[in-house]
Amino acid sequence: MPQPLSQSGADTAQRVAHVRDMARWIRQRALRMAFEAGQGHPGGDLSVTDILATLYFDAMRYDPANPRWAGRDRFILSKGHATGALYSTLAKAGFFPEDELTTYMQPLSRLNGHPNRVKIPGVETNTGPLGHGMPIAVGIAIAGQIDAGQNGRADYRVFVTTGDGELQEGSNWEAAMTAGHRKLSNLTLIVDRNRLQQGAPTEETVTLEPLADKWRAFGWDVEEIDGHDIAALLPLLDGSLARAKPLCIIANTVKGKGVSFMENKAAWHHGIPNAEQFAQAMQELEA
Ligand SMILES: Cc1ncc(C[n+]2csc(CCOP(=O)(O)OP(=O)(O)O)c2C)c(N)n1
Ligand SMILES: [Mg+2]
Repeated sequence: MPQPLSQSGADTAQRVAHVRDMARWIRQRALRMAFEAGQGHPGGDLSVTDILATLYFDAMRYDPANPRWAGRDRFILSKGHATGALYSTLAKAGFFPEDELTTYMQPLSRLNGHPNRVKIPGVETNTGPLGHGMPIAVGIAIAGQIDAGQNGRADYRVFVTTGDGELQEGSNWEAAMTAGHRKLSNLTLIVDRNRLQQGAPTEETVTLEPLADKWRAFGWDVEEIDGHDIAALLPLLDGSLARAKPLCIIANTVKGKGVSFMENKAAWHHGIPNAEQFAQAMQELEA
């Protein structure tokens, strides 16, 4: 079982540098996938990349050679439309060949627009219809808690990332209530708080604020950070198990992060760059 970087003795600077390298690669790869497929969700891919890179290349324990290893940490990308970022991450982590990314959304490819657990190693559950990843993550965390209580074996952690617009789905709040009630300290939710949903700002659609207070009221610990600040994310993930409650990290992000003309623009939720825009974007993402 490969050792996560977080437990390797590497210092913070080394850890941050490695995650940043991975994030740069993921952003470029995801954008190329959307460009070549002529479809995808570049805005949400770019906002969630630093979260994915930190989870997979520093925090989480998993074995790509044995994707269903019982002791693995689990991750669910509840905002299942961000498959450019998710597939790039899983390929880089070794779950399937990087070459396969060129088949993204092509006929007969298993790399569909939304992830399928039966087809793709490393995908814990199907997502895409918003509002379902959190309830499933809560179920898995309950199973982990029961296992740990019965045989002291299941020390795995469960991570889930939702979009912020996605939090308008009521199913999240039923799950939140259950997680708070059961004190699921093995569960960490990272909200990709980019303040935009499909076509408009979240606060103009259905107000989410005061978001941190809502999670606290449901029995969760809450931390709010810059979601692109890897050095801020690392200690929160390092210390998550020491808490007595589930943890919600509100990661303030920028939709389209890293590409000047995409940042904070709702149109890039599923906008696809033309050749000229793609070349400029790739250049900017090199920085
Ligand atoms: C139940 C459901 N309703 C609508 C959609 C269509 N849809 C796909 S992405 C999206 C916006 C999601 O916004 P957010 O959760 O903020 O994601 P992000 O900004 O990170 O892309 C919508 C409405 C869907 N996938 N599922
Ligand atoms: Mg959003």
